[in-house]
Amino acid sequence: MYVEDTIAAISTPVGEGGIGVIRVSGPDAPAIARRLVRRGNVNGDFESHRFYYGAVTDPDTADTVDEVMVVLMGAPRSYTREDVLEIQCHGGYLVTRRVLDAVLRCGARLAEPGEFTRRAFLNGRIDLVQAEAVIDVIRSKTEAALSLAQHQREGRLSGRLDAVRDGLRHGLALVEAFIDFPEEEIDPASQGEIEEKTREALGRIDELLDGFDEGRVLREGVSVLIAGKPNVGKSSLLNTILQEKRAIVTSVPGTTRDIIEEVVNVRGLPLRMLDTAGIRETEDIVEQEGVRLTLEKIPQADLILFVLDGSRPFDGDDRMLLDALVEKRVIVVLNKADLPLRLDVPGELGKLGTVSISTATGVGIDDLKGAIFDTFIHGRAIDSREYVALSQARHRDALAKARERITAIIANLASGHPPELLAVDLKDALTAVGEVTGETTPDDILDMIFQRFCIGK
Ligand SMILES: Nc1nc2c(ncn2[C@@H]2O[C@H](COP(=O)(O)OP(=O)(O)OP(=O)(O)O)[C@@H](O)[C@H]2O)c(=O)[nH]1
Ligand SMILES: [Mg+2]
Repeated sequence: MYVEDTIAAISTPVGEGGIGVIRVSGPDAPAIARRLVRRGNVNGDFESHRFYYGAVTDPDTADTVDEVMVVLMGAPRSYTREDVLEIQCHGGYLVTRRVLDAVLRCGARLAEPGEFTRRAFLNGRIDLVQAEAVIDVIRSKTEAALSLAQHQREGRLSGRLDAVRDGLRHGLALVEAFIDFPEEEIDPASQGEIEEKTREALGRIDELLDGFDEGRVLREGVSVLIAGKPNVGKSSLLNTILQEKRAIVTSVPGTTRDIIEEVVNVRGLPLRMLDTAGIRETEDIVEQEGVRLTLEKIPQADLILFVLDGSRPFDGDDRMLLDALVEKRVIVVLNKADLPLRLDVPGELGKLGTVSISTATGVGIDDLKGAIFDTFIHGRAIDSREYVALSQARHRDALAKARERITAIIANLASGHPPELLAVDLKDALTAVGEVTGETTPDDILDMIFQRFCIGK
């Protein structure tokens, strides 16, 4: 058990609210409760996991600071597995600060960002994957992102990783049995078993790596850039998807000059939509600047909606943009379907997915949303009990490293490498997986991870 000093922080957001919560964790929490919180006229002991009504009093002057409800959660049945005190006071900026100040004057120290969760991790209540998922739960903006984060927080991803490690440890135990007998080679039965275990681990890792793109997209969202020549209806499309008049729409070509960015939830997928200036040759220097900005943003976008006006023939301006889109993920959006079709989609565009829409009548908008969603999510059942996905680059990189070692082990096993060398690779693979779950994660990486948390979590 990792024992430390006592930390405290305001756990509720800064500002006004019904209640504010001050959280205290560490060995001094019971003493702080006794000293600060008066029930009726007395200061007494608090039974664990019971809710009490009382008042926080100033430790120096004994004046009442606020009327509170408090609960003491004795170790190890608490968030951090230490003694935890939670004080609910009125949710004002100043009053929460004064309660915290009283706690600090009783000997607690101000917690660092994420320090409560870090203690939960260091005390073994949760692993690092689960700790990271806590912040994802807090930050989730869509149902799908939240459900992925909750799966990880509950330990589903950790369970898969534990299975990988169990397999590798089993293999390592078999290999190590032969290290003590240098004159013996690994017998065929053991060799078969080692290979089976490592292949199993490899299969599990591959399955997780395959799900990474989807997991990342659900967690971080994607950027979708709306591009096209002037007047094709780009801003109208943004407004239609947002269901609000966000961007100016006029019949004058060159209306949008700047990039307009809005976040929208499409079937649970967080999309950052960018409306841009229409691409064309122009003398107007403001518009030129807009065109330059659009072209600059194209490489960074995850998906381009290439909007064409179906009521006008394909021309040089459309062509200019098409040339700028090579190697991008593109959906061709044929707008103004309410007007007679006068556009022949050129052959090279036919290869890309095309959706006909009208922002005027709403025709095709659902199809377009479906096409955007399908570009990133390939029919996995996010809501199913079994759904597990990697969603962080850090996890992906560590598993890729483990994968490399395991592939080497399988190859070396076949060519009869000595057990010492196999053991080294197996240990390296175990270390790499351990970096994900936290057993072997270096301290500076841990610092970086918990720095992203809020204070009080
Ligand atoms: N008939 C019809 N007109 C549309 C449709 N969508 C947009 N428009 C009209 O097309 C004109 C241009 O629309 P915008 O949304 O401003 O076009 P834009 O691509 O953003 O244009 P720029 O900002 O100039 O690049 C406006 O008069 C819209 O009302 C549609 O589906 N059908
Ligand atoms: Mg516009």
